[in-house]
Amino acid sequence: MSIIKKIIVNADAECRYLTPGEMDQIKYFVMSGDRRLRLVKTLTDSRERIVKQAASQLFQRRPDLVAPGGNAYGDEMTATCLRDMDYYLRLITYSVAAGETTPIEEIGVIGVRQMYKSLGTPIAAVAEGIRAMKAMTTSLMSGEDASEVGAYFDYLINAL
Ligand SMILES: CCC1=C(C)/C(=C/C2=NC(=C\c3[nH]c(/C=C4\NC(=O)[C@H](C)[C@H]4CC)c(C)c3CCC(=O)O)/C(CCC(=O)O)=C2C)NC1=O
Repeated sequence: MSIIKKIIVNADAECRYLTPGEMDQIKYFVMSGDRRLRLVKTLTDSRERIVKQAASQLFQRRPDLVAPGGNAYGDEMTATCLRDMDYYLRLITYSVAAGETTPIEEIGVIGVRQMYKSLGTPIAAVAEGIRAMKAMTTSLMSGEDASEVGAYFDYLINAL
């Protein structure tokens, strides 16, 4: 849910007009829109490079994943692993656009432990792949941008 919708739901629950504080929150959200969308564009434009390079780092650190018996062994499984990393990068762009962690949480976190467990996918290694994407992504950005985007990666890594 967007911050604006949340504010409206809260105000309406009390049948009241928006407070000055709520109006400030909405103003800040709207004012930060250009910046958030610029970050979304950077991530979107670099998605292939981010996913590929992060995956190759992951497999260098964890060669067992792509060795016989590993969960990402074989071209098809490796491609599915990269697809999952791309899914997570996409969810991060949704969260950057929305200015909140809800998209990552609702689409990519709830129920995911169980799912990966049933697939035999080591979730710690998924988190490691996301950490590698964070390093790649933040290296493309300057200080404030890197810390804003980095915070969504951190949220995801901690939630997995
Ligand atoms: C957007 C929300 C969303 C997520 C997160 C998602 C994940 C997801 N990953 C899957 C499989 C998979 N996921 C991986 C991923 C990996 N294996 C490893 O060793 C690495 C640690 C890791 C890559 C970093 C692999 C290899 C499979 C295939 C497993 C199999 O078919 O046995 C599957 C099973 C069905 C399928 O193959 O598509 C799902 C649902 N699907 C979604 O809709």
